[in-house]
Amino acid sequence: MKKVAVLMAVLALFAAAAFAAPKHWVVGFSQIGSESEWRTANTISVQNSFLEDTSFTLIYSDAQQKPENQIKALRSFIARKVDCIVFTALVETGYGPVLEEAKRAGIPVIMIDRDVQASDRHLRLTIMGSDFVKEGEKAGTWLADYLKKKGLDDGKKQINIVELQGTTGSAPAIDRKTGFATVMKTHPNWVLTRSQTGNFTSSEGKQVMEAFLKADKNIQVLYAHNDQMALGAIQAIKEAGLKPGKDIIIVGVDAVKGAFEAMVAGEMNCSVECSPLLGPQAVQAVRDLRDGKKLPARIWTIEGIFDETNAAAALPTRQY
Ligand code: GYE
Repeated sequence: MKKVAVLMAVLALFAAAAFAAPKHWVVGFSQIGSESEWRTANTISVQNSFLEDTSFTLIYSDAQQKPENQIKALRSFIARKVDCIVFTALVETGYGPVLEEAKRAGIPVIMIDRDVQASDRHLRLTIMGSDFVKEGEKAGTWLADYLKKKGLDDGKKQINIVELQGTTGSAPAIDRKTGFATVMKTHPNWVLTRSQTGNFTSSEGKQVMEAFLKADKNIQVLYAHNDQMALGAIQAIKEAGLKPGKDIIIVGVDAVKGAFEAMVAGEMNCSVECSPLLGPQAVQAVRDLRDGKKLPARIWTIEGIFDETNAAAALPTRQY
């Protein structure tokens, strides 16, 4: 009898362990700010995904575009002994020492969206998000196809391109420039006549485009590192009495709703998709980590490209 009772008690313990609630984890999330529609969608995606799982508490910190605020936030997460840090790096450099501190404290760091510089990557566990170099290449390849299709590029006549860069020193600004430049090299008649940062915002995109237009009447293409700056530039182009999407071909990145609306209105020509909806992936990675699973070193997001041929059909199903 005694043996049976002991056996039952052991079985009950096993059952309890099997159905035990997962360990509660506190996760610190250092976000860079709210410079674009993309960023807003990204923040909401991460916050909502963690909210849906009650075994997590997310501490959210908005750095308002200042790396020093991010360093402070990371230090406060370390001081609070959070279980894990989710981190988007505003720019690539400057986070080495604080990441060392997290490592020393035994707190794993999962990057989402923007990575740190290569020499600091051993200090974080993984990175999930988009291939920004590929996005730049896609923008260039789309432009080459479009110019050819419209009979606008004979390979000899100079095509003047202006570029609105993202935040200086950030991974997407560096990589989107690099990717586009690779395609430019194969088109010797394409010339980058002007290139300046618009900090990924609509207002700066507009301002810089205004300055470009004042100084230069001969612009055929605008390549913007995100749609938000392209949307600002569209305003500037209109105010200068030109037709965006016609007098100047406009290529952006992100595929946010505003870009779809502009494409459907014929005022923008292409947007390379970059999904901000990283929340579900981020929660899954933290969950796997808590369960003791090994995370892959890189988790890529799969993305498409949109232009006048498919924007109208896709618009109703867009989530951001
Ligand atoms: O393209 C831009 C945002 O880091 C990929 O940041 C992200 C970029 C995105 O402000 O709109």
